[in-house]
Amino acid sequence: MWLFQLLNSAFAHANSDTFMPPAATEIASHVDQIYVFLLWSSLISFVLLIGGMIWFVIKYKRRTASDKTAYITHNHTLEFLWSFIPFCIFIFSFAWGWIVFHQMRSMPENALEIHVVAKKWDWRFIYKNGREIVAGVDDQGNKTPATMVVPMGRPVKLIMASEKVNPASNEDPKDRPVLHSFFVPAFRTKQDIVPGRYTTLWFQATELGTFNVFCAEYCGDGHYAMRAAIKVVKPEEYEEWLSGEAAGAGGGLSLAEQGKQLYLSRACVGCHSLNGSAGAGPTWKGIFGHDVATNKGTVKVDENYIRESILEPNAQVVSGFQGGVMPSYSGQLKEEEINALIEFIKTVK
Ligand code: HEC
Ligand SMILES: [Cu+2]
Repeated sequence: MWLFQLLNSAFAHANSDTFMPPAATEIASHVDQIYVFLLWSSLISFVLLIGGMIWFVIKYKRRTASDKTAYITHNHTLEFLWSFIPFCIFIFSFAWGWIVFHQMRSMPENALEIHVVAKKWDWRFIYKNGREIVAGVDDQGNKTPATMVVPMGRPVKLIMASEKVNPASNEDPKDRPVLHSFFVPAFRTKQDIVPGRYTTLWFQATELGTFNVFCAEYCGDGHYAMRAAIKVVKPEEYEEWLSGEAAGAGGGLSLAEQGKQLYLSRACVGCHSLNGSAGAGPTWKGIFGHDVATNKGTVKVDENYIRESILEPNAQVVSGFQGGVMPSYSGQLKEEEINALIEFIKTVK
């Protein structure tokens, strides 16, 4: 039974940081439970199958030249059982996995939203109030990872984009945005970041502490160093932190306020009203989260739709409006600026 004890201590306490990283979300413990279940059911099946085989090889070994094999056709009960029992185990694992996966992928409505920008080879986190977190350098000149601060016990949704290395350049292939993947081992959650669109991920931390973030998709030379961290703090501490230090590139303005400025300075205002009246383009009043009719069918106005409307206006043209009127802003706006415009549109109710 030493084997059992060994495995049990290794897997049943999968949450201890000896074998697995700490489990700092509820999802993480679900994932661990599934893992332990799969491991044990595989181990038991393995022992039954291989053990049975070895036993039969010994038991039914042909001992003399005159040994005759008994005439056996089949056994309905046995055949049914060895098909049906594994079938049940597979369906059970599928259903369990699906339920947890579904939980991972359904974004909670009331989540705190943080924008994540990945580029070769760094992470940037942008909060709605305009606060921007980037990697830093410590006293010894070593790089310190960008550290996202989040409150414990609150759902957090990340809206993630991959950025060009040099936002101004369209030509050099080395500058193109590439695939990355946001992986938080302690949260047992991982999501690819795909150039040209937003992907999302959510988590709700249940433990205080600082947890590693890795890029889990090979993205070139500096992939190994593409690290970040998530610091989970008490909600009060989070509020204090958020309003504390001065914000990043936005000069103290919230994302929505920066978006409003872009709305004015980038001429969106010439075609899009905020009060419900249509101009050369549709109004932005109340569009976020609602359905809109386009020449490609009805679509929901979400982050990806707005992003596409800005970068490729002709991909889906709003019914009642002309394609080709709105200029493409591809290569003209930074990720932050697109994020800011989106956050501004969200506020136009
Ligand atoms: C020259 C006029 C013009 C300008 C300038 C313009 N747009 Fe548009 N925009 C349009 C038209 C026309 C449409 C509808 C046809 C379409 O979908 O391409 C549109 C559609 C949109 C939509 C989809 C709206 C919906 O209701 O589904 C968004 C989002 C958008 N524009 C954002 C922007 C942003 C952001 C800017 C400024 C950075 C901008 N536009 C500048 C003319 C313009
Ligand atoms: Cu990467």
